[in-house]
Amino acid sequence: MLYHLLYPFHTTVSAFNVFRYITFRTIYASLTAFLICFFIGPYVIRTLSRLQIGQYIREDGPQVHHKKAGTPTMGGILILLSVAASTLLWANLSNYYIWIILMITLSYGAIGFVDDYLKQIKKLNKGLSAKNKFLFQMIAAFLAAFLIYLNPEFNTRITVPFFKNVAPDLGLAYILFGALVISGTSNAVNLTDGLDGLAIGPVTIASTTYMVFAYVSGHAKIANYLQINYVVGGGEVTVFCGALAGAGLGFLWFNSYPAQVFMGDVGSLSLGAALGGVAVITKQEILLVLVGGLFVIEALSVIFQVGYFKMTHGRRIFKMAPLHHHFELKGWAEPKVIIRFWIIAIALALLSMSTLKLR
Ligand code: 57M
Repeated sequence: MLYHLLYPFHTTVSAFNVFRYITFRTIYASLTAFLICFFIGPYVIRTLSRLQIGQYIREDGPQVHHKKAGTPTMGGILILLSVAASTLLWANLSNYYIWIILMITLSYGAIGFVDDYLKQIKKLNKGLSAKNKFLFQMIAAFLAAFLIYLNPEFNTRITVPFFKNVAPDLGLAYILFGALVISGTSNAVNLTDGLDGLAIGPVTIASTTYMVFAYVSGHAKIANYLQINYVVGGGEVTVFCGALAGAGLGFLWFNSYPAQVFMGDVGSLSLGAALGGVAVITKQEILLVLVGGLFVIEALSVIFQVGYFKMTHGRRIFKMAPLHHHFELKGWAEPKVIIRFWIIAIALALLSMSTLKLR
């Protein structure tokens, strides 16, 4: 909004010229989102407590989690508020992708909100049925992928990291591929959100990484130099990534161990979908496996655990899945599991950045 209000006056007030720069607006979108979280966080936490929206802890979880019972959840509302407000304030609102990425994020936030509402307020322990949750996620993901596909400037080739000459064109099938990237990432982040700060840390790291990818893929000269797909208008998504990273740091202020608030499905589903949506728009879809490698590892640990359990009629690979619970049950203190997982996330993010040169 500020871009539209102030940039037109840059001929009169030369300082307003800065609003044309995506880098400038990204930095301030990030700071704005952080400050919104930081200052209204305590109020949101008090409100969630007052409404008794406290986390129910399942019996079958690690014993150490039982002391967490009653921790306010649905803190993802705070994240979504600050991301949306900051993006609307700093992004160029005539940009097609900004509205799509906001739609993806808020639609998944709505799905998560309904699930949390049923679990935490209606005390229906299971929340939305897995079938309905999956159905709503796929509808939202297909709609988003279709809208991205509709953009005549968007090409349906997929980028294969490390191989610049391999770019298969999926054509109409790209809609299914994009929908699976968005919904898959959403569920992977959801599974990861099982320890204090364990999801929001890597989400912030991934958002910062995609800030770079969105900027370079949206810049004709840099994209050409790096021989990556140039996404017309994709650069504006950098501002959204900045807001996401800022909100992530702001939420982490309260979600860090020992957590004062959990994000709930309203946060985990929306943040995962947002990362998936950014990966599709910036045409760095497969790279998300690396950038969000921690989420992939956590999801795979569940898939392998459940598969092996069924195959062997009751035997387990891990003490408990997702992987963070395995290390908890091995005796690692929760903060140690969290920080070590963050270290892995940072290493994977650095590795993913190297693909810009290793092609
Ligand atoms: C999402 N939710 C956390 C919190 C957060 C198929 C199976 C692997 C599914 C999986 C599952 O239920 N996943 C749901 C993970 C939950 O966190 C809430 O959920 C929101 C995210 N969606 O925002 O509101 C618990 O995680 C802890 N937590 C923190 N700090 C945080 O900042 O400590 C969350 C955020 C919270 C709190 O204790 O209650 C969760 O773990 O449910 N199931 C599991 O992950 C279960 N694993 C399991 O059953 N493994 C089996 C099979 C199925 C693979 C096995 O290994 O044999 C574990 N989770 C629970 N109990 N709750 C273990 C059992």
